[in-house]
Amino acid sequence: MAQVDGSQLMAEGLKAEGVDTIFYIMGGPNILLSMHAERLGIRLIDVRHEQAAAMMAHAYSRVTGKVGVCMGAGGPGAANLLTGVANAFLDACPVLALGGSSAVHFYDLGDFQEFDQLAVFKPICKWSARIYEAHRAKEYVHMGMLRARQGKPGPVYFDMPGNMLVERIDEKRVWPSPTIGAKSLPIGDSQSIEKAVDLLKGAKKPLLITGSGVFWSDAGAEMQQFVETTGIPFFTTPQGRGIVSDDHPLSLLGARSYALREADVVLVVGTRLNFIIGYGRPPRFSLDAKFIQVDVDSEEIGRTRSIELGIVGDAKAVFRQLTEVAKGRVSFGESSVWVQQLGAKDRENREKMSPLLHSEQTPVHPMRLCKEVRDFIPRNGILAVDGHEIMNMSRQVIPSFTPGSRLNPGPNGCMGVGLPFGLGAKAAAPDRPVVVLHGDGSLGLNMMELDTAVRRQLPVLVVVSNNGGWTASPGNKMHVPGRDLGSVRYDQIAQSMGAYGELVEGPQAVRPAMERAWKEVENGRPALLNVLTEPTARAQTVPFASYGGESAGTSLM
Ligand SMILES: Cc1ncc(C[n+]2csc(CCOP(=O)(O)OP(=O)(O)O)c2C)c(N)n1
Repeated sequence: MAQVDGSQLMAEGLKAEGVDTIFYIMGGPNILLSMHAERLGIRLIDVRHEQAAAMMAHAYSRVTGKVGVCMGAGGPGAANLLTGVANAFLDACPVLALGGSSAVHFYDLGDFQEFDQLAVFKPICKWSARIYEAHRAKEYVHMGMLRARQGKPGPVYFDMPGNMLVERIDEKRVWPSPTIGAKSLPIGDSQSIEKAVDLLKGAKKPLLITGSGVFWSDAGAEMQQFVETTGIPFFTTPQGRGIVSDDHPLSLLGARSYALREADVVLVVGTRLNFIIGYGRPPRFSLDAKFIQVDVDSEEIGRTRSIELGIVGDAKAVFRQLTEVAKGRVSFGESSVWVQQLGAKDRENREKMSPLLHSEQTPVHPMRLCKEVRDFIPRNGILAVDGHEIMNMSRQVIPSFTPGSRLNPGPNGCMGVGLPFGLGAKAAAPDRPVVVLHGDGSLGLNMMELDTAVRRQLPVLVVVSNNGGWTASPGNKMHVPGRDLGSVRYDQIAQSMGAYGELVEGPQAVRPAMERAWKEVENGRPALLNVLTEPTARAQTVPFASYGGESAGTSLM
């Protein structure tokens, strides 16, 4: 009878679930698994730090809507995945993380790399489990993919003890991957749908707020239909932008704070009311605003503020239901007083920003750099942003036009994601242009991945806002320990790895440098522009963290 080993079964399980890419670093006890995966045609992207592998898998998920897969060797290899996995957890992003581990039969003897890996992944995963026996490997992979992606998504971790990976068993004992013929979406109950439409109809200043749940439920078209049927203006969380194009006439990004404050009926779909939108509380929102909250996870409904109506359901299904019932009953639109007010506020705020976007100062103002990136990046481009000042500024300046086209540090505020996110996105969508806009500090965390980009032909353009340190410099107003980084020649480091690199000084030099770099990218070579930016330029945004707890309504939105 034919014999198979656990590694082969893991690889076959991944293949059966449609996995086409694994981000990883080699090492025991996973080498056999990677050999089987390669033989099955799964692309192996070998990175320089497992943290980046987890981040690449995260971006892969956020671009494709499928579960990204990363893998670390035993002990430190698995532990290095932690930051990326925690980030996926806070971002509610489906990632399958695989960690090799020591053999079960040597537990507690002080085996090579022995520590309780499962325990450290538990609090940062939707589910974490150890696969003890080879014959159940495929079944576990199936369950893991399902759990990561269904309902509120999140990461799943599997601990793979070395003995399981080498265990040879009779093929007959293998429990095959289950399959699912068809599955319906959870819909909202019809009474609640009617009530929601009544509330929206009775509103003077209604608002739709959406988040990544709309992306995971692939409900962009349904959301757009709802918006266009009802004429209700919308905002998305930063991660959810582009699901309906930012240049839609009912998207008035410059009026965001005003709209949130003024809205009297707020329909929230597929996003947690967390700090990103000020918990839905004052001062970001009015205490009296009536909230209708739609979420696939019933625990999210009414968790942080009083709500008028909760609907447990899938975003795609519920948008369809709402549109059907609202047709002819709810009609705001561009000519309504409310949307006109928002339009005026949007124009006013854009005009205020304009001088910085056109600033001719040297070093380049980061707002000007954002404008140059905005004007350069094609409509189908994917933008990964990382840093503090540069990320906040880019949020205000650079729009997103398509779903899965904007990647940023997310609710975990995790510096270091930029380059790995860009590479994960490029691996997921090789035909789409990818631009990474990076702070110099955050670039340093995973810059070795530029080598991965060169070796694995993942041509992205990295634009560094090099303000010589972490966040803006306070100038001579005060001393912030640890802020300054000096002037590292990131362009020369890039060159040494085989990428294209250029130092860029002055606003007029940015565009021509981007064009030169892009030619290289089009020829398959990653490129990095080291743009010297104004050290003291600070982003003007609502503060998003309140360590003293004195304000309940801080927000990134
Ligand atoms: C992994 C990690 N380490 C530290 C921080 C704290 N932190 C938040 S923003 C920031 C500075 C980012 O600086 P940089 O990437 O240079 O971008 P800039 O703000 O200067 O544009 C730091 C260190 C964090 N959020 N994540």
